[in-house]
Amino acid sequence: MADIYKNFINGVWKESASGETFERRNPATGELVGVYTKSTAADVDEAVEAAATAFKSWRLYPAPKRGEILFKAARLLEERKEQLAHEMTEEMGKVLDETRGDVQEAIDMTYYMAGEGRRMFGDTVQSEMRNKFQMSVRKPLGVVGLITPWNFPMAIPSWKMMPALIAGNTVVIKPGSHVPKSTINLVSILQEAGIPDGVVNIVLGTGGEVGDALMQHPDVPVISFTGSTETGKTISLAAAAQNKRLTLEMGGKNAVIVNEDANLDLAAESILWGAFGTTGQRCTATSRVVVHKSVQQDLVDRLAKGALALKLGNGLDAGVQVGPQVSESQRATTVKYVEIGKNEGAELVVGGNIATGGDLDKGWFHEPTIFNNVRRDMRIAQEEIFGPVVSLIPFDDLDDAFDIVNGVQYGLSAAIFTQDVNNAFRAMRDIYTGILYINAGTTGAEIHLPFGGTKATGNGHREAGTAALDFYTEWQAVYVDFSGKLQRAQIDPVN
Ligand code: UN1
Repeated sequence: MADIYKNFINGVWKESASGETFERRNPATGELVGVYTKSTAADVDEAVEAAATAFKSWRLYPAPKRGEILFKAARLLEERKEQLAHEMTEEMGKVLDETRGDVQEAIDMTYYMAGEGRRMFGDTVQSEMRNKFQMSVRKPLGVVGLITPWNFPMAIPSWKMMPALIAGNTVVIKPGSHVPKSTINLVSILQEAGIPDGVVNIVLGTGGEVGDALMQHPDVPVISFTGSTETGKTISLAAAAQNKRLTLEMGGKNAVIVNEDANLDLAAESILWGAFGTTGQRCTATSRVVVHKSVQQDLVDRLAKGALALKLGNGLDAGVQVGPQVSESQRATTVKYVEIGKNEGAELVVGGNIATGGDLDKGWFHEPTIFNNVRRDMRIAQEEIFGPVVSLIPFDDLDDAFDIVNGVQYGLSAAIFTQDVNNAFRAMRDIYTGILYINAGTTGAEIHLPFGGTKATGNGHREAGTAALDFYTEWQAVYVDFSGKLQRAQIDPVN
């Protein structure tokens, strides 16, 4: 029997009293990756209590000193990057190059927020009165509940945890149940770096039980969630009932425009990476290609050739470019959408089947799939698939292309390939997504700019960059009157 991975509560690794466990198998091979304690609402209560107690001292722990703990954690992440990436590929399935990138994103975020410990700037401004000083300062909020997905097992927990911690909040995190190990590794490193007991707590288990208990908990005033639109809506309603502060990062239906003046080699290479990298399981994945009719056939040919040449397999094996999907049900969703696309009359160019043969039979593989001549209103052009499927939608007027890009419920990422600077600026003006790329694909956001989307992708907040601090802190405006007498703002004349 493998060791059981445990919860981390108040500085102690401990099993849930439930005595139950859940397991995770490698989605490429079916081999056992880990057995994890399965928690209940009682474990969430204990973790929240520990975090609430720890908040009393952590909020007073000087921010530059919090930063020193984060700097140390970042160094440990760097030292162990290879091992962490390896374990992540085993549990999540994406190829080693990509899991290295995922760990790198956590390293970057941890260094960045560590540095914020010596900044976290507010404003000092002049008063309308004599003998009065004023400024704004950031204050932490308390216990924050983090519910994280499986597709970026270390990057996304770090996006949420590091800004929360540097600002003086304490954390209870429930990682995606397919990928607990990466969060366990991240928190173990924080522990080794000297984070005080109770400041970070992990509760392992299902969204239905642990996630629900966390979002309902009256002593958790802040929730940050990345995951499905459906779950995000439920959380939103629960949070509203208790007046919680909430950030949501949900679906995307990201589009690349390939204009007639595009560098087609570059566009094709970027689309293949954006659509089939991470097996299409990024919020930012390229899922629509809005292509000028004059270059449509040329682009389709290049994409088909490129997709057929991609090597599928175990992400730990050299040369493999596309791993499995994370689970059987995630692959079943892809299969379902391929069927929908065919029934809607979209033209299947390559792929369209689960990938079989040899070792592929052991995992949840699906062929990279391209649909051509897709209409903008088809379901495959409107709904998030989260698998290796991309749809080409033709256009002949650039304004219409912008309408197609904007014509979905989501607004996370978009891109345009054009050699004309005027078209690039038109795209910047007319495309309403949270992230926009000029001559690069839809993935690859860096951690020091705001990350998030418009419309149904989120609820207006952004992660990463200093925008993350806006979510994890409350502004306090402080007025210091040193006149020794009543000075009535807006009423008394300058004295
Ligand atoms: C996600 O898929 O939720 O921009 C995150 C990117 C990565 C992060 C993706 N840096 O593609």
